Amino acid sequence: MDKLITAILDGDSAMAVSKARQLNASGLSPEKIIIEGVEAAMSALDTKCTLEDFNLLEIMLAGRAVMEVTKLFWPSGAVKDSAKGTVVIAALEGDVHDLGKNILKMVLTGKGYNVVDCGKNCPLQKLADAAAAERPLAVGLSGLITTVIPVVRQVKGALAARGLDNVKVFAGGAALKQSTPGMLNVDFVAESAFDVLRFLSGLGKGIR
Ligand code: B12
Repeated sequence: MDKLITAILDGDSAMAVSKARQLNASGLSPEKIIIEGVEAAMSALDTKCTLEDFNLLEIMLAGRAVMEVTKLFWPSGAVKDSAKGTVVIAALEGDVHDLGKNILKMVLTGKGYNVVDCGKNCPLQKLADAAAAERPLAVGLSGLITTVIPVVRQVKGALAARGLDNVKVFAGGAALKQSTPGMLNVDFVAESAFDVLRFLSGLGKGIR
């Protein structure tokens, strides 16, 4: 796992993919590799994201390695228009972090959900419009920066204003997973992209 973390921190995508493949072949699950490898590596970049020591190139190269490792386990386009229902996801306005959201998208798609991704820095109205059009099983919010919390708290109200009171809202990502559902005004707070699968499977087929 240390070698995978080093490869990600070096921004060496090919090495990171090779190490992840080896770990998987030796019996480690993709979930363990993402949480103990990918997330741990990116946490080590903490100080590279401060005003004093900002290093965009280093972070971007590491981010690219992260996405390559994720694609190894969940190749994109694996499932389309799936039977399990639709989930609308976003990182809301004020938050440009999207690596975790993209992993969530791949995991949900790989598990048979149809994912509508509203992207990063997504205005509340855009998210609510997408939910109104899709009438999803649930809406998932990824938050890495604490300043986005007030926007997260408004999501249920924006959905209710469109008659979508019964669409469940779940949240995750480093800045949100430390809060309770009550603090964020959501239905569920997930520890990881994997932990939400149980919550979703309990929701049935949505409100369509
Ligand atoms: C990479 C990074 C960036 C990149 C983002 C690139 C990208 N495309 O995402 C760039 C360089 C752009 C960036 C910019 C900034 N960043 Co930054 N960044 C990070 C860093 C180093 C890693 C984040 C990451 O990608 N982690 C890896 C992913 C895979 O983990 P994850 O997102 O947690 O996702 C996992 C789970 O949480 C879960 N998950 C994620 N979302 C969701 C959602 C749901 C619904 C579910 C179920 C699960 C789930 O799934 C994943 C797999 O399990 C963190 C440090 C840290 N400790 O997190 C700082 C950090 C988040 N950034 C920070 C800051 C301050 C900034 C800037 C303001 C810096 C600046 N001075 O300009 C800017 C702008 C931010 C803005 N307005 O959004 C702070 C936030 C502090 C705070 N408490 O609010 C952090 C914590 C660094 C720090 N210690 O100061 N950043």
